[in-house]
Amino acid sequence: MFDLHTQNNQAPRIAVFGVGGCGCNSINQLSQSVLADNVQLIAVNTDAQSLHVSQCSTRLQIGLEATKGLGAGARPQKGYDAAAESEAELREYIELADIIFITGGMGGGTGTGAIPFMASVATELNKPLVAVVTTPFNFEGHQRGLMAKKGVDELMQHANAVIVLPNDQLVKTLDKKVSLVNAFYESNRILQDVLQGLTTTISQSGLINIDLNDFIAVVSHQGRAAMGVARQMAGEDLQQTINKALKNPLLEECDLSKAQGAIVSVMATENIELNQYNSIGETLQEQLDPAALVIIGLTIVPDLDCELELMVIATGMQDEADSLNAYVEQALVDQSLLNQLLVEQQRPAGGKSHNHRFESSELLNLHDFLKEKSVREKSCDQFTTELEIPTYTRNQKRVY
Ligand SMILES: Nc1nc2c(ncn2[C@@H]2O[C@H](COP(=O)(O)OP(=O)(O)OP(=O)(O)O)[C@@H](O)[C@H]2O)c(=O)[nH]1
Ligand SMILES: [Mg+2]
Repeated sequence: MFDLHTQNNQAPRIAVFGVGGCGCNSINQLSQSVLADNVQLIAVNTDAQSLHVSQCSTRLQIGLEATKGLGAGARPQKGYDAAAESEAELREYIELADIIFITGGMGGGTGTGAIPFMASVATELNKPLVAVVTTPFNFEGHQRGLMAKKGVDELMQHANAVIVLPNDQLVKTLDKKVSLVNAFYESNRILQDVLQGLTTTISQSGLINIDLNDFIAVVSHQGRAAMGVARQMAGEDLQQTINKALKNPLLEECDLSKAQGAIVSVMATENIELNQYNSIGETLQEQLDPAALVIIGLTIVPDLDCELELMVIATGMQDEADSLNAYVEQALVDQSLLNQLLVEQQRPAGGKSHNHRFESSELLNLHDFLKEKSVREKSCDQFTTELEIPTYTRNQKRVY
């Protein structure tokens, strides 16, 4: 069954780190939303230029020596070295927080290398941690995909709750005509929605509060996690709403029946009935592992314009295949690196092999792509364009 926890007076401090280009995009987007005072956003990057234009008030450049402020060039080892070089500063921020979220893209250098490092520091300091990472589009190339998988595996060694947002799901799910920046906006919004729901119920404003220990209990389950927000409109049933929240097509497909824990933040008007509240727990409990711990917080919002709003984080979905996959993936990475070495050896001195460019994971670096795109669009009417596009894109325009 689920536990009810009553209000306590201390709002836990929540630190949200956005790491690398993708992470900083998310943080920029989050900076535009209304978040509680107990949430601190921290933009972390090796790329000084990208940090310079960030909207986030707390910015941390990592690995000045390792990367000279130029980014990690799609080399995860560089991202790792950069985080290790700046460990003291990272540690300071992590130590100050009670709950840590780390977000970023896997497949590049900074996020792939630095996120697992930061997760290891948070775990060592015994901080509850949720990591939310994207994996690259298929079109970004095989090598980038392999690097991302390796990064996720590495992350799983250090973080219990890992949420994966495969960018390919954006292609499958969103309108074919959607622009790349708007697709990214949708993906980054998942974290934004969850943080808003979580911070409302985890701060003092909840009628039935989720406290820090509840959060720790749920996120300490090892495995994949899922999260989402959904609104229940008049006439819709609860099951539909829970499905909307947890079976978000932008999330990696997870087997909810294996979930070991869930934290639910409910927003409702004062008309919510005890029975309704109870059935949220029961309906959710039926979908998860029968032994799952389900914790529900409730916040009364008098002027809510729907029946209910739910934020759910489900954790602990461990797949027996996970360890086998990790082994196979490692073998693939090794094979790919070996192939690359062979290509290097066969290449005529001083020349590039025929297909080398297409094997390079740097070729389709989306961050660079967006930067280049912004140069091309520089001549556009900035005023009107700025009103229509997400903040991080506006920031990238200001780079030049
Ligand atoms: N969903 C989403 N994915 C993004 C976004 N920006 C980049 N990505 C993805 O994240 C991956 C990593 O890209 P970046 O975050 O730019 O890389 P980085 O961590 O800065 O690494 P380096 O630039 O090599 O130091 C890319 O391959 C994309 O698939 C974003 O705003 N949203
Ligand atoms: Mg970058």
